[in-house]
Amino acid sequence: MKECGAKVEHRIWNPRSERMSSDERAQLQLERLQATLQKVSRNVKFYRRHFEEIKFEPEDLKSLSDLSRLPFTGKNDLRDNYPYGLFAVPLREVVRIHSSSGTTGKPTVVGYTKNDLDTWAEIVARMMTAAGVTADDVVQIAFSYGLFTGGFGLHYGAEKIGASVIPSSSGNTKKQIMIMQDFKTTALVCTPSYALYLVETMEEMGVDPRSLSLKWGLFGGEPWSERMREEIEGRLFITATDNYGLSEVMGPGVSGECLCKNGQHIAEDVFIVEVVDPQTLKPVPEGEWGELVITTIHKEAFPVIRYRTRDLSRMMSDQCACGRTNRRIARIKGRTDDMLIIRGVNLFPSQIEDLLMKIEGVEPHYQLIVDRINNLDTLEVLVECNEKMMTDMVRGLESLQKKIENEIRELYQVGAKVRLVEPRTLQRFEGKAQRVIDKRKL
Ligand code: DLL
Repeated sequence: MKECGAKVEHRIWNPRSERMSSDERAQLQLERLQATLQKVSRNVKFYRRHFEEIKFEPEDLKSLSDLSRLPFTGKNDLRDNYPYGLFAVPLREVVRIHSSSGTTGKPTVVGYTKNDLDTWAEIVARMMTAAGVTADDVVQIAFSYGLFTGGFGLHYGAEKIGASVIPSSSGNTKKQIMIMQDFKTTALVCTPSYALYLVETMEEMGVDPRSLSLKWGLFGGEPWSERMREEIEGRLFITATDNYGLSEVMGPGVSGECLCKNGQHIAEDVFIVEVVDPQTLKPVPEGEWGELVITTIHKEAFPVIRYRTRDLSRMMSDQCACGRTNRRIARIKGRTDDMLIIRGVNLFPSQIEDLLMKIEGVEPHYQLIVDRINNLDTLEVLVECNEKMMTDMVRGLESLQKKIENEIRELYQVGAKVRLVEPRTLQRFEGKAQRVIDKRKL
């Protein structure tokens, strides 16, 4: 067991569920998986048909490893069954509906029964407790409240803990800061990119983050890097943790870091997480990187079997110093569909972010523009430099630009053109950041 550097008390919301032995957990997962398969094969035509095609009866599932015999479910299956085709209960039992927009086509629709909402609040309460939040905290939720699962999902978990919840929702950045000052917010919940935007706006407004009551930052909804964590923690004077989820399987709460900040504990009594090779779709050896595939085992309205998330991570099964036994996933590296292939080289925006964050003189705001000119892929990296750098001589800027270009080439074998832009000129985001413009698809 690795020592945890955090000098804090590790509170656990539900020790019964978060400290199970691996045998106990496997038994619970098996029972819940069997019940889920029975239910979907009875109530959801899509799954019944899939099971028939491979001559699978729910009773055939004798062990957790049998799950890998079942077909995957993808975003398109959700779209094809829009809006309610995959619901496993009549609409009368559904008390909440959310939806995820995506970039193209019909949105996907997900539903929750009363019990599902309880389960959701429970796993978010666990995740928030792991990230330091208690009943004494004032939690500002700057995720949008609406069809997106971020706002409402995190809200009910925070209330369950007994924290004082401020549903400030997204946008209105100056007002968010005023609320933070006046209401004495101690925990900020939003995307990591919005946290940075908030700090920047504070600086513009002349608000010293040290004068606030902020202690915790719970960030998720988009990929970010370890460097970005350091940046946020250093500028906001808080402890920042990462949490993950997706609407198709529930929303936020699927996994979250504890204060050891070394992987996100999965709510394993509600989800079974597999890691597969995105090409072969076979499970990867324990601990290797691959795509997360998630099966819900404790949901009524909208159970999903083997949902392909497209998110890349790896399983961490060593014992965590916080005392939880739930296995963890590593920080999400990116999505298989975010991966840029530039002249045959695979590159994730998070890799560029990681590199930029280590370079003196630039701000953590960047944009990648990919194009195809004369049949050759090109990558342009727009990076904001900081005020100090901008006032230095032009020669300094040129050498900074070359330095970044060289590092990208050396580290990732990609030729990129770097363009330094003035501070605060790239777009800021109140929700999820859009870092890539791929003109090749236009
Ligand atoms: O983003 C749910 C959520 C809200 C999670 C707030 C955490 C906090 P969707 O809109 O369905 O749901 O988007 C899900 O966002 O498949 C990932 O690609 C990405 N994502 C979410 N959290 C993280 C994270 C919500 N911590 C998609 N790190 C997922 C990296 C994340 N990517």
